[in-house]
Amino acid sequence: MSQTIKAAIVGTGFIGPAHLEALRRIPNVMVTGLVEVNQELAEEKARLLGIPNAYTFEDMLKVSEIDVVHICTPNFLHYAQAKAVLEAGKHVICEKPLAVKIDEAEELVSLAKSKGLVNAVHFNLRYYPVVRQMKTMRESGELGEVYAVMGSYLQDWLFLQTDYNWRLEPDKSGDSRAIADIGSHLLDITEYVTGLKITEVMADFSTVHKTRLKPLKAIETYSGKMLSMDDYEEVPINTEDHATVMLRFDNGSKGSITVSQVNAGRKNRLNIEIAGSKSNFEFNSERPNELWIGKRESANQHLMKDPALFTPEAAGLISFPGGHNEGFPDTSKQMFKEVYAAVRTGKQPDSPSFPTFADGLRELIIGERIIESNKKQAWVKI
Ligand code: SOE
Repeated sequence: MSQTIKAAIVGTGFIGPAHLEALRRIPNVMVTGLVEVNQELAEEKARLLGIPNAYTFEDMLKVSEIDVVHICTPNFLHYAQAKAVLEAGKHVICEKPLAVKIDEAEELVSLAKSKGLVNAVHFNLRYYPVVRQMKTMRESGELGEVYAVMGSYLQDWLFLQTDYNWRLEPDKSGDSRAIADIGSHLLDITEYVTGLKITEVMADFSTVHKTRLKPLKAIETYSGKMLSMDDYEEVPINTEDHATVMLRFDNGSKGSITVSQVNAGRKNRLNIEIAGSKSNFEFNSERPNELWIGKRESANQHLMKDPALFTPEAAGLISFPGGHNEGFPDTSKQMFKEVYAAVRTGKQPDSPSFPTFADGLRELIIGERIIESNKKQAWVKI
């Protein structure tokens, strides 16, 4: 492989440009290709984003100099596109969810394994340095035995009945919305930090807006604030705006999460509190440079992100000295640094430090069991 690794990005909604920006901050990685639904749109977006080549998906697969493909399209396309990329012999970084059905994700996991190609799912929120700090402090015994986990992930970008996006349509997004879209990040972080496995779930969903006003022209995620009433049609909604899920873990401890896309003022707030026998950790993604450590027999601590104070593993995800805040865009950069180090070796590592297709499959399984639990209003085993 040449010294500069060449990549293509498929899709230019909210997250494709975020991948592009992160890749531009990594040495010796170059995004040389952009894919959109047709050549004309690909050319327009490539010009706007400053990417040298525009392709249709099929043409991009034939370009031998492209080593890595980032799939940033709506969920229903992930399976077929990830499969085609692997079959073309290219490494792949797929947005979450890995697929919309478990059997599709299983097929992708085994295909990626048989090809030996690097495969990753963009669970980027793991890459807040504080999240890895919590993980490594738990591993070294500073949390103690996990007693309980309490999490929430709250947003307000779907608060109004006029807020609309492809994620509201199950044929594009899948059968779950809030759980699949943001609950998946929270559940991934829960297992990642605690090292525990969720064994059973009990879920209760609510759809606050039973109908929504759909814009008559397409709009992109987070950008639905500039239309007038004549631009809408009323459509039924059958995925959850809000969900609460009780959790049981394999060490016998318990937890709960609440996710919502209709909480006014909560822009994009993941919060996790892990109660342990030695201390209590709390992380809030809207204040991502701080870790609260609760103590019973001494003063509580407030640990600010600082490579000099963090564990070596967490310090490895920090690019600036203490007091120089890093945030959401940095999570993807830090994740891609690890993924591209694997790409440089040409194959998936035996124990990857980054979230893989297997992690994507795991979140799909948990998500399906949560949907089943809500339908049955009963505990369901994972
Ligand atoms: C939209 O709800 C969304 O973009 C998610 O899809 C992302 O994964 C999360 O990072 C922010 O919100």
